[in-house]
Order: sequence, then C-alpha cells, then structure tokens
Amino acid sequence: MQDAITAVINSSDVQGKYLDTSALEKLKGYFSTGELRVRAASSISANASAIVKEAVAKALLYSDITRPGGNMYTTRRYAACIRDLDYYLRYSTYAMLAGDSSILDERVLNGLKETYNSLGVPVGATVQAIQAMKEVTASLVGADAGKEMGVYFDYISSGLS
Ligand SMILES: CCC1=C(C)/C(=C/C2=NC(=C\c3[nH]c(/C=C4\NC(=O)[C@H](C)[C@H]4CC)c(C)c3CCC(=O)O)/C(CCC(=O)O)=C2C)NC1=O
Repeated sequence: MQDAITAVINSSDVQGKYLDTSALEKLKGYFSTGELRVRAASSISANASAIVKEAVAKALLYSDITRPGGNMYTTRRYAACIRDLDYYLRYSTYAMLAGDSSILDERVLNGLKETYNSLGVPVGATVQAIQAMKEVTASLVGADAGKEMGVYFDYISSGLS
C-alpha cells in the first residue's frame, strides 16, 4: 500500500532528485487537508452501518434484486451484499486517509470482477449502491471531504465496470 507521501517520495527517489516544486505542492495539499481527512474518517466510522443501510434503501430495496430470483434474495446473499458494501466503505475510508488508491487495487479490486461474474452478482446494481453510498457519505461529512471520498468510491466503481 502507498500513501500520498510515499508516492511523492518514491517518484523523486526514482529520479534521484530532491522534491521539486510540484512534488512539494502535492505534499502541501495533502498535509493541509489532514485534519479534514481524520475528521471525515471519524464520522464515517461512527456512522458506517447507517451509511450502508441508507444506501441500500436508496439503491436496492424493493427492486427485482431483492425479490425471489434476485441476487440479494435469501438472507445469506442479502448479508453478503451488505458486507461487501461495508468493505467498500471501509477501504474507501482508508484510501481517503492515505490520499492514494493503491490499497483498493491490492485488497479490494484484485479478482473481484471475476468473482462477481462467476457468482452472477450484478455489477450495475453494485455500482449504483456504491454511488448511493457516495451521496450519503457526502451529506454526512460535507462537500470537501465528500468529494475526496467520492474519488475512491468512483475508483471502485470503475474498477468493477
Ligand atoms: C475486502 C475485499 C473483499 C471483497 C470486496 C469481497 C467480495 C465478495 N463478495 C462475494 C459474494 C457476494 N456479493 C454479493 C453482493 C451483491 N449482490 C447484489 O445483488 C447486490 C447488488 C450486491 C451488493 C451491493 C452477494 C449477494 C454475494 C453472494 C453471492 C452468492 O454466493 O451467491 C464474494 C464471494 C464469497 C462470499 O460469498 O463471501 C466475495 C469474495 N470479499 C472480500 O474479501
């Protein structure tokens, strides 16, 4: 896993250089949003199950997906879906804190699309639920932190599509 700091330092190191102006600007941007990120992570973790629940209500409930024949039908599959959304929320929060998406490639997206395809888990509906979590999270943490979280929700969405 990388974060915004190691990403900038590694790229300077590869070139055998001190940090140049643009590298320093990136670090400045990251440090100046540090408190915002920590505050957002704290309210997300305090409200994680409510966020997931609201996103499910917005995007999935009372659709064909929760009826007999749908992929969320049966308690086991319903619970697997909720658990997946909680993974997406938790790992997006880690990525937002790190200011870097590499943890999503390593721990979440690696092999996920293949798993979903082989189990018949609908990707379109999953992406809708992730996008609903993005809206719910933004209304909880505010526009600035919401935008930063949105980067990682979108990253997972496009990695799945
Ligand atoms: C931390 C990284 C990580 C991820 C991301 C992960 C995802 C993941 N989701 C799975 C299943 C599943 N995922 C869903 C999800 C859904 N079905 C729907 O219709 C909805 C649209 C959607 C929820 C938004 C369902 C229903 C299953 C069970 C499918 C089945 O067994 O038939 C499985 C197959 C194994 C299992 O059932 O546990 C994996 C590996 N596992 C991991 O370790």
